[in-house]
Amino acid sequence: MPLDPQRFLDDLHKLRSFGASGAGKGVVRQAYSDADIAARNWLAERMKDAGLEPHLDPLGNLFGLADAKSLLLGSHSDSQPEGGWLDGALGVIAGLEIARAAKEDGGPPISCVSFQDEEGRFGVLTGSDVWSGKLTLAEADRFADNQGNTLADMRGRMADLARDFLPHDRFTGFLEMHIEQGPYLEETGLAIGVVRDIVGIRDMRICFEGRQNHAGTTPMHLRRDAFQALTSFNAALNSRFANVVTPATVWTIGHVALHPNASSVVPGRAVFSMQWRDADADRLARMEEIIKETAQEIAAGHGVKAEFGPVMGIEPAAMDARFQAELADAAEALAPGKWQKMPSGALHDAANLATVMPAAMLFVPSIGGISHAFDEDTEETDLVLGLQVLNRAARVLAG
Ligand code: HGY
Ligand code: MN
Ligand code: MN
Repeated sequence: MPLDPQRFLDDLHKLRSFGASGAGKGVVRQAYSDADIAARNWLAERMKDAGLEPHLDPLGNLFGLADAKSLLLGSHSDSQPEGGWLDGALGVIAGLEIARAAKEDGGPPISCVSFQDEEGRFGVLTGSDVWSGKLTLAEADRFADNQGNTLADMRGRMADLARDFLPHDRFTGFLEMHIEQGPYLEETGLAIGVVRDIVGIRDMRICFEGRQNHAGTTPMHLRRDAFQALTSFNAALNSRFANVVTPATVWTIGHVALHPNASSVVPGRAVFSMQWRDADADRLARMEEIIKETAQEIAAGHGVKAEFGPVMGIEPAAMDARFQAELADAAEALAPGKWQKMPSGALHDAANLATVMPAAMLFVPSIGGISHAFDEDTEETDLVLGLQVLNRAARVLAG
């Protein structure tokens, strides 16, 4: 059977049913959760039905293998703690449909994949970090999530099905389709983005350790309040970054844990995430210096101690020129004048894959530019057009 857009949409909706949550089309399917494992088991069955050999590696990356050395298509099927139905899932199901159609109509061999923990419950892009060789499994095993669970324990939940890591040279290259997760395609009325490069990222945990005390009896001038230190740090950082960043640089404190987190207690400890992204590795390094200097200074001023966790990161990554050209040709053929080349401000497994094989990405629009939220969505006509463009390029690159 040739490419079947309805089968693709049906599978995409079915995948959403694992961890479906929220009023819109949201999902809660964090890496190694029950919903994630159930979704991977279902995907493995769909791969088998398609004549692809399911292969789960020790980290939990799930491949659907064609018989021969092949092009690889895919993305990730884990979600953020509150995620949308398309982030990652779109690329996984597009890969499945294209690999399945190629198998059915005698096309070139194409394999598909769902990487594990792309959303960084434990690391940054943990599954492809380990598979691409950026991190060892032993290093990744020591990572802990915000609740203190280690990756070693969580991946143990899938261990009885896991096999070895696949060699990279089983694949000739990697294509990933994804929602844009930003506003630009919608704003410009375009249907397809061909990604030129993916920004780099740095991510670390910072802890301000102060003195837990009574919120009624401790005079303000004697407090060593970890939350006050955190808010001062945030304000100081925003102003100190001003001369270093560009309009495209972003930074986020997205997770904060106060201890003991009670209204009548001066917080003794604030542990928080500090993440920053930019296309220039030197700027990322300069921002790290500013973050550490500012945190030390502010901590001293508040009588608290600053401690830094390891800095995790991904380098900025250019997409392969030949793969970009094939995606651009396919976009021009199927959506003439309705596509553009563009950078990616979000991270993707393709950034890691680009270090071990030719890799490229295709974007479709996000309604309202919303993602990492339950109400993330894309018009089904845009999803199907993206599938068709990806398929056209994949057939050329795999042939
Ligand atoms: O955070 C990211 O950019 C990706 O969604 N993991
Ligand atoms: Mn994603
Ligand atoms: Mn995401």
